[in-house]
Amino acid sequence: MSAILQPKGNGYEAWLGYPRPASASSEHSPVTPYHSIIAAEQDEVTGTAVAELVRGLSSLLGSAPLVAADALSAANRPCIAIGTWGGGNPLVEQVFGGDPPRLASPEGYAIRSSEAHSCIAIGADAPAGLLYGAFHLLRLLGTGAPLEALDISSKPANRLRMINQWDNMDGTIERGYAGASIFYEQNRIKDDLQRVEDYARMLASVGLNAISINNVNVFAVETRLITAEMLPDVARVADIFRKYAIRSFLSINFAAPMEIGGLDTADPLDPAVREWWRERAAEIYAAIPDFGGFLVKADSEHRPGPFTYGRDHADGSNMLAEALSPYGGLVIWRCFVYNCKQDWRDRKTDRARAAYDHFTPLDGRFHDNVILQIKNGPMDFQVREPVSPLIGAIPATHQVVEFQIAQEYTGQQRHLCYLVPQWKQVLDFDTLSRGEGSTVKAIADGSLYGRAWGGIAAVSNIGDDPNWTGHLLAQANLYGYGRLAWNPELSAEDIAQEWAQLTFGPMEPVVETVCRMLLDSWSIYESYTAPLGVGWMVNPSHHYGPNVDGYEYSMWGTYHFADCGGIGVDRTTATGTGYAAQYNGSNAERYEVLESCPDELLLFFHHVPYTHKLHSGTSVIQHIYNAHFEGVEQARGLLAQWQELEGRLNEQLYSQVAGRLKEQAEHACEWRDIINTYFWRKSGIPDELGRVIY
Ligand code: GCV
Repeated sequence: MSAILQPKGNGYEAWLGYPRPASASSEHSPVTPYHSIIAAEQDEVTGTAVAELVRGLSSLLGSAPLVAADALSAANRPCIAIGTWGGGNPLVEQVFGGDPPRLASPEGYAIRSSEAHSCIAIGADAPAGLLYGAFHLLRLLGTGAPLEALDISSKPANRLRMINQWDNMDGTIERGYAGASIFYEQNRIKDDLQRVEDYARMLASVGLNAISINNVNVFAVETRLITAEMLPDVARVADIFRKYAIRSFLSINFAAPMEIGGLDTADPLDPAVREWWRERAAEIYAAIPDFGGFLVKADSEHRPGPFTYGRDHADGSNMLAEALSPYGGLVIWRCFVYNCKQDWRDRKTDRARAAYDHFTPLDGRFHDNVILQIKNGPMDFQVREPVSPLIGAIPATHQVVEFQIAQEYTGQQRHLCYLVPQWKQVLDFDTLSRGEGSTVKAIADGSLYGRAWGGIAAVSNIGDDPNWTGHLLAQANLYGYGRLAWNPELSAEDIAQEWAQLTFGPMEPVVETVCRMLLDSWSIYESYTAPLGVGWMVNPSHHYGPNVDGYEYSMWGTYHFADCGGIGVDRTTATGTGYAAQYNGSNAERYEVLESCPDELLLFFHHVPYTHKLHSGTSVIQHIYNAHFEGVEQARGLLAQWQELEGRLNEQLYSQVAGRLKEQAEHACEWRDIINTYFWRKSGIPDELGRVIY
């Protein structure tokens, strides 16, 4: 493999920089012989696809390719031809021989190379497919894949592939760990939206097709995003995303009719409230004809919702759905509904039960343009949780799974934690909701229950930091999320490799080292923070750093229930909160029974003595102790591995990551010492020298 020119700069180009092989001067041994692009169609999204090919090839070749509308001249060959079936590009028709593959999706595409025509053709039913096909071809070029005999066709597994911004209009980002918002400043949408456009490229390049552009916690200023005053600016943002085949959504405040509409109620069954929302929808669609719809957080963490009026969440979401339905808009309604500060004396109330308890009785009552968005676990994006039992439990309702790319509880992008393996585990989980094979991915994509809508949504991890994500390697999570949303069958290893090759160039030992670091990182983070399924041991409000009883919604340890007799939350049906029974068949049994509960979730489901022996043969307390020591060593190992790459990467990129890894290793020690001391003391068990630590 030829040496690759190092990616320049600071990581801003992310995986779209396409570093050029050093030996490839454009005249001598070019990385690709494809010096021209033939495109006949003029629409906006096809234009974006062509522009992306031009950008990518320019970087790989060192000079811009020629763009032409037809391929009459032999000088145009070898070329890349791009066009929809019947869209007037004869080369596309010729390469596919008048018999284009049936893609069964307006977002699907086919790529075929033809020696006879000296051409690679990208064909699709619609322009969005051409855009995704162009990015696919660029991925092949950027990873150094062979281009001969290409015969690819691809379509997304999930219809909705969404990103949720938690950006506030004052420029802050809730759970943002990479600087300020790229969308807002001083309670306005920015004038300069260049970064939004660059972000749109990144999202489209991994196949995402929807974005909600403001935080789900919608406060006073953001409530006005749906008014005539702010819609022209929202339309400017939507114009940018449209070029990249991405539909824009807004998070709304359920109490908006009162807050900005002058009504004295937001009751979803009140005719004046319903009329108010209808008027808002008309106004929004006049400004943004392809507006995606609303994302709603209601009755949770002190946000308003239908409960105030004695209504349920079907009443609330259906009211909005009716307003949006004439325009093809969607209501994406979050199932993260809880308001409880749990009391340690009450060992029956259980936040983990909330989503299932609230939503299963409503199955079948939601309108066709309502989609429920369900967090991947029953709690809240901890490093380890079981899969939410609500997934699969509402077969007559559209549902999407929600992940959090932002690393709120997984190191806040100061620690390395590649989350793709965690998401894979969730998507592959068999819910048994309709017998064996009822995987989360088959529920999310709608196929298991024949639902028209389905997909995945995730909370973004970007801000205005020069490299987007703070920690350069956290870019792999954004990249991986999009790739997985398109195709959940991809492996975490392949995604890591692809990302590392595109980001650093396909060169060793960089790619191998980075992949190893990424793939080990989730389990390392888990070991020095929260092993065996105990989460939440974080400082209040910002949620960074160890504090065993710190989490603001827990009272005196209600999220681990550690006392001198034992540790863990009893969620069994026999003696606990009954949460385990929300699972189906053998899943419920596996979690209910101590002996069969997997070690990594033991303390999520059971309260056990510290001396309880795990399947590994080690006692719980010894495991906690060992894991924390090992985790720290492994965190130091991450730094050591990176240090071996010194001199092989540009200095800016190298030291950016080295700085984060050094901090991670230091903070891992703090985690180890605080957690180990706390539990060792609680347990009252003497250490190896017979001392009890007080
Ligand atoms: C946007 C957690 C986070 C909150 C977030 C909430 C949610 O509680 O800490 O910042 O609010 O989840 O998903 O709505």
